[in-house]
Formats: sequence, structure tokens, C-alpha cells
Amino acid sequence: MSRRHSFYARPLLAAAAAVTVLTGTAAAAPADPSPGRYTATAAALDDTYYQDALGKTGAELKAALHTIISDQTKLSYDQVWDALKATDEDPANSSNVVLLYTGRSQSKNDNGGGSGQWNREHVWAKSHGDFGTSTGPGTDVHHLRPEDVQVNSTRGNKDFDNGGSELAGAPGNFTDGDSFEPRDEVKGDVARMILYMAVRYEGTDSFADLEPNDQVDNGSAPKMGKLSVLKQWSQEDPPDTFEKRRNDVIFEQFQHNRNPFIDHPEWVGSIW
Ligand SMILES: [Ca+2]
Ligand SMILES: [Ca+2]
Repeated sequence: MSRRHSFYARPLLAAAAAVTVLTGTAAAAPADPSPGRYTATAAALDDTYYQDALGKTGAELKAALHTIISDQTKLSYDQVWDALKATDEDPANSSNVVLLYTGRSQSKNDNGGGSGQWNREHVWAKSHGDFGTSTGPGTDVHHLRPEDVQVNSTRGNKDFDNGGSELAGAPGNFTDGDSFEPRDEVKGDVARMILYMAVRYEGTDSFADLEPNDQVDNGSAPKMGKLSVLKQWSQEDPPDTFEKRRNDVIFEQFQHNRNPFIDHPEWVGSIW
């Protein structure tokens, strides 16, 4: 675990710190500093974090990325609460988080199991592969998001697909008996979270090999659909500032690994 950190993560963190200094200087100007920041970060990442993946395609790329992103700090399910308060902070109100499907901005401290509170949504439904909430895929914040308790329950363990009836409490989201369609603004986020899980979890630890397929109604199988729709969503909704910042916060403050499909969305089409 720590061997790769010594070669990759530390130089990268140093690079990230240098970038932060540059951003701090640029932030004095009123213009949006984020484009410059992420351009600089992406270049630094290719030279360090993604060094062993560059130039590869298909299964070779997937294998290289699996090795890279499997070097991570793992959180307990309880630690996930605090992580989400940082990763999903509302950029317009630091006291709040933004809920994934509803898009609602809500107090960080209004979390729990009560009606109207937010809780921890497993975007890769935890029954698909039955990994639960023990430390591992069930606590990997790359696919965990704050969501309204009731909307989380409505999504349940459904696969993702287009269609259904619009949710009363979450406009822009649709569901039917066997699938859930998130609002347009997060369709790509959902796709990239699912595909991260597929690369990260390959059955090489004590958990199932998670893989996307082109079905719905996957039940407890370690599969999540529909791949063709997820690929389309990833193209239609490319990574925005919120999603990129989230990836950076997870990398710098919590798990010290990245979602490669946020940094390189074109890798979705290379692997699948
Ligand atoms: Ca998005
Ligand atoms: Ca897998």
C-alpha cells in the first residue's frame, strides 16, 4: 500500500501544493480561477499519478488504472459522514451540502435517518454485489453522495436507465419499476461513479468483481446497468467544476485516490 504512495502520491501532493500556490496568486483576480487550476492539475497528474496508464487502451488501460486507484486510504462508514460534508459542500454556502438527485442545498448537520434529512446514497447500490457498509466498496466516497432520505429510498437498488414517472420531490428525476433516471445535471456524474467502481473492484480483495452490463433488474448480482445508457450520459454531461473539485478533495484529504473518468472522460470509450 504505502510503497506506491512513496513513489507517486508524495511527489504529486507536492505538485498539487505548487498548483495551489499558483491558484492562490491567480485568485486575487476576479476571474474564475478554476479553468487554469484544472489545466495545471491535469498536466501534473499525467506526469505522475497516471504515468503507468498513459498510452494504454482497453483491457490494458483498465488493468493499469485498477492498480493505480487501488492504492488508497479506506474510510469507516462513520467517517463517510464527515467526508461527504467536505466533498459535496455547496460552493455558494459552506454550511450546506448539495444533494445528488434533488439538487437541494441543505445544512451539513441535518443528516440522519429522519424524513427530510439527508443520508448516504450508494450510487452503486450496495445490494449489487452485497458489499454492505463494512470498510470497502460500501464506504468508498467516490460513489457515495448526500441524498434526501425519501429519494434515496425511492431509488433503492434500481439500475440506471432512461424513463419512468417524474419524482414529485425531485424534479428532473424519473423512475419506473426497474430503473432510475437522475436529473440531467448529474447523469454523467452517476455514469463516472459506476465505472470507477467497475475498475476499482476487480474481485482481487474480499469483495465481488463489480462490472457494468446492459441490463436492468440486476438484483443482487455484482452488476449495474445499463452500460449503453451510462456511456451516453457520460458524453452528454461532461465533468464540471463541482465534480472535479470533489475528485480533488477525495484525493487530497480522504482516500488519496482518484476517479480516472473525471480526469480523462475519454477513457470510458476506450475501456467500454
Ligand atoms: Ca454533471
Ligand atoms: Ca470490476
